[in-house]
Parts: sequence; structure tokens; C-alpha cells
Amino acid sequence: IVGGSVTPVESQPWQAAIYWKSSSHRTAFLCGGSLIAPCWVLTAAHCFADGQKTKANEVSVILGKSAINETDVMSEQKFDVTEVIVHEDFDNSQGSFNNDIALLKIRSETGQCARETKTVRTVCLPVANQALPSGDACEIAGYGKEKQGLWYYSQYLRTGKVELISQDVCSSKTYYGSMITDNMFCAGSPNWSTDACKGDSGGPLVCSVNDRMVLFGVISWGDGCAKAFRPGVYTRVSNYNSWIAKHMGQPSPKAD
Ligand code: 4AZ
Repeated sequence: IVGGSVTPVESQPWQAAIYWKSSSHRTAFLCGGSLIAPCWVLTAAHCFADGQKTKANEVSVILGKSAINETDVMSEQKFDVTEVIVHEDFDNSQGSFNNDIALLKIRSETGQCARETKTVRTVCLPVANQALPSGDACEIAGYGKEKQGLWYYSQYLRTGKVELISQDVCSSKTYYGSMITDNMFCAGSPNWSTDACKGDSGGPLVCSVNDRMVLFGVISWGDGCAKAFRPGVYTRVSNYNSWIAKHMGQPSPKAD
């Protein structure tokens, strides 16, 4: 996150840290994610597009983590991944990421899913096709870079405030033009100071609705970080309610 501030994981308790265990048994930080149900983390498809990284047994997840290089056994919960479900229509061939969404099924060594604590809890999903007005303020979080070009990631979980940008503005020529599909939306800060950056992908963009934090976006892509007219681009989660329900093995919820 560029331009944000360090935050304890208690304020983003759905934040997941996703790791990749290579064949040489080295563990590397891969992406962010969000806990949407006790056994399920929602993240970005492009984190696993490498083919190589789609093997569930090479992926692990830690919840409740405030510092990326420190282990706090009291607040963290560690999981293996039993399923990596990448969206069937994920497409990175048009210069952007369309349908950049994936689900991970998590299971602890003792066969459990996540337990709710002060540092670990699920985030709400939006109602299907729910969209908020442009200009509404939301927040993003992650362990990604604090500036484009730095060779290291943030040591601590950070959060930043961004405002929703209308589809018309973001797909105008001064912004991203035709790279923006209906499955994406843009968000940035008015002076371009705050943005997601490398390493934040897969993580949450949450907005408050009736005093509940709702996961409207998955951090997906952008041209650099915190550049003028190049806001962060997010997967529009409210387009995927039935995809999520189908893959979590639940009947799709009725619209109210
Ligand atoms: C990345 O490389 C990335 N400024 C994520 C978000 C943004 C740019 C790059 C948005 O993971």
C-alpha cells in the first residue's frame, strides 16, 4: 500500500497472507486474500495463473498476521490449502486481468477451518450487483510495497483510504480506456497519493454499508502505483455472487 498507514490486523481481521512453497521447500509471500467464510479465502486469479503455482499442496494461508516476517502464535492461524479454484474465464490476454478472482479452501493441520477471534473474522460479501456511488470512500489493505520500485515489501500490514471512481471516468481515454471491463472498477485518492501496489494483489477493498464492512473489490492491477490518472483496478466482487456460491458448494442465495 502506498500512502497508507500501518494497521493492526484487528482492524482488517479478514486479511489473509497467501504463501507459495516452492519445490525447494522455500516459502515465499505470494498475495493477499480475504476470509469470506470459515473455510474459504477469496483472492485474485492472477496470483495462480502461473500454472506452476496452482497446486494446492504448494500454497498455504496465514490469518491474523500483523507483521509479515514475525510470527505471533497467539493471534495467527495457519492453514494448508486443499483446493485452488481459479475463475474459468480468467483472461490476461487483453492487457488487463478479466475475471481476476479465485477461491482457496483452507484446512488446518488438525482439519479445522478458521476460528473467529479478535484477529480473525469473515468479511461480508456485497448483495449481487450492488454498486456504490462514485466518490464513496473505501479502504484497501495489504503487505505490499510502500512505493513502486522498492525491492522489498512492507514489513507490516498497512491500510489506505481510496474513493470509488465511475466506470465512465475510468474507461475514458485519459484513464485506462477499453482495458476496463464490467468486471472491474477503479478507486484512487483525489491527489493520487494512496494506492495498492505490488504484493497487495488478491487483498481486500472494503466499504462500510450500514455499519458493516463489505468486500466490494479484490485488488487486481494498475499501471504502476499512485500515478496520476492510473488508479488501482479492482475485481467487482458483486458480479460473482453466484460463482462464489456455486464453488463454495452452496445453493445460490435468493435476491431479496
Ligand atoms: C501488483 O503488481 C499491483 N496500483 C497491484 C495493484 C496495483 C498495481 C500493481 C495498483 O500486484
